[in-house]
Amino acid sequence: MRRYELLQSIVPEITNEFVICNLGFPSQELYSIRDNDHHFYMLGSMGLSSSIGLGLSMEIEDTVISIDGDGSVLMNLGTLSTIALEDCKNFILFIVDNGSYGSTGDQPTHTAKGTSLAAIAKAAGIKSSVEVPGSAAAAELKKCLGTPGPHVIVAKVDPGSPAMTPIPLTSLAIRDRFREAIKAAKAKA
Ligand SMILES: Cc1ncc(C[n+]2csc(CCOP(=O)(O)OP(=O)(O)O)c2C)c(N)n1
Repeated sequence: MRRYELLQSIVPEITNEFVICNLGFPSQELYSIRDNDHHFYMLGSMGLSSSIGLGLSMEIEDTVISIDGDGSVLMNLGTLSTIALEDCKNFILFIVDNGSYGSTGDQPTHTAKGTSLAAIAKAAGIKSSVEVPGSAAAAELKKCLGTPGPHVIVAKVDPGSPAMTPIPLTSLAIRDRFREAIKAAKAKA
């Protein structure tokens, strides 16, 4: 299973949650599988999906899922301590761990050589931190959606991506419709 098939498997579990998605192929793949105004696609900033998602979860009652990559989390490891300390019950960090910098050519990351992001997350203080094979990730996400977080799910998959085309939305359009969706959710709360 690669990231694309993993995303296909988890999308049916995501209903009205807000999703922040890692830049590059992950965002293109998520867009191609399903697009809506609850998705915020990162277009350039590597390592910040978790931080943006955490910040959003501090401001709204709805659940926020950050879909991140192992390379990006390794670049911003401090995010795990911040997630632990903020202790947001409505935040899930879903890490697609393909052991590579997939969007730039599948160069191996340290997780391909033994670094465990779930163990680091647990040591940072996030009690609900698990590593699962990609095939078990949808069930794990479903479980986490039904219990208070914060949760970290590290889904292990193979490197590789199908051919994708760029997302045909401008960064401003992505921002504006996401902002409207947040406003609507806040108005309902
Ligand atoms: C600060 C920064 N450094 C490097 C890049 C170039 N870059 C874009 S995506 C990417 C790889 C991301 O790897 P990962 O987060 O593991 O996600 P994957 O594509 O493997 O799903 C890199 C190195 C960038 N956009 N920003």
